[in-house]
Amino acid sequence: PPRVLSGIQPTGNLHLGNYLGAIRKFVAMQDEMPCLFCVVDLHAITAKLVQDDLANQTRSIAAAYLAAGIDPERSVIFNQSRVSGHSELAWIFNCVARIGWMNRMTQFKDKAGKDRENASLGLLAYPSLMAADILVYRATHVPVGDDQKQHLELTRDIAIKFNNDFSQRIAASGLGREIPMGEEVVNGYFPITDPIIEGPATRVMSLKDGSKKMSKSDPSDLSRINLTDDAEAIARKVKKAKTDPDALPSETAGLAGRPEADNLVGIYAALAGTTRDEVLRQFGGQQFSAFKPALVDLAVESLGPVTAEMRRLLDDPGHIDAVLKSGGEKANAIASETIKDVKDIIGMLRD
Ligand code: AQP
Repeated sequence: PPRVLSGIQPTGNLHLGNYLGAIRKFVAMQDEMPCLFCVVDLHAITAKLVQDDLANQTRSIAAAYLAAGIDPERSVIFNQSRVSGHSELAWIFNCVARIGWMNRMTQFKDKAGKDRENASLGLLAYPSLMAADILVYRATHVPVGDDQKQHLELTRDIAIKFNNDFSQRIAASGLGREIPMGEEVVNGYFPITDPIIEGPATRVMSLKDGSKKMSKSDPSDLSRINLTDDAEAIARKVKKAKTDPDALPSETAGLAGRPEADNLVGIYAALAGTTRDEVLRQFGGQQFSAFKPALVDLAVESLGPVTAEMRRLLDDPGHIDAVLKSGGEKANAIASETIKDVKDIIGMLRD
């Protein structure tokens, strides 16, 4: 059956890219199918082991989920480390995946930098844990930003290899099911997950440099709009955002070769729930001096209520903690069934 899983790392302030590329899509997916959304605290320690206040960072992502409109009655909200199935399945996937697959991951190359020998083993194995996050719930759909595409392809490769390598045992155990794979349907255990990467803001770029994605780790705070920014900060950052001297084009094709303009139009379209074409029908021919204030108003109007609700929720962490605890129990009920099945398929003795 269809099911959504996605997550965000508790590694710093959430920004507009996380909001438009991920959180807003999570909210929309709730109307389509059952959803689980986690705060991936085990992922957070891969790049930097000792995190500042991991507990409160975790609460703050959960607060963003709730404030944006994820309903804990309908969707399961929890933090990853609470459900041991993620780590257990990740270990098994470490033995399914090949080192060469991990070495090819661009995120690993970026985050490890030049001194790769000194990166944590966890950073290299990050995509294997991510595959486990998804497949421990046999999730079929994963809404993410464009930067996660390669990791999702690897999740598919792990599922395919597991299904192939254990095909006879899966058939013999009776745990197999029909798995749609492209045009074909095969007998297997893990589904082949579909990434959901669509809309005008799958890759929100830095406000200072249209060739870099907006990111939590950019040293310049002016490069991003944080979910905690107030109206004044949003106005200042948009005003300072890099642009070019030309007016806005009247068609999307006119944005080619103008990455900063393309980015701001994409952000406007995503916030307004429309397309770049529609935005350009409205603003084509106008200067950025006219477009930027409209973008500020829209951003403040969309983000303001989310920020205010996040603050309110974080004033009383008791509610957030209760949501995460109850979500963890619900998630664990699903994950532990998968772990039992996987142990049976592999042939491990268990209670
Ligand atoms: N710029 C972005 N545009 C669209 N989507 C984005 N996402 C991240 N940046 C953008 C999406 O947000 C979700 C959470 O990602 P994560 O917790 O893995 O964080 P990240 O990708 O590590 O976020 P940052 O800000 O890019 O952190 P650093 O600076 O550490 O690299 C994912 O769905 C991601 O696609």
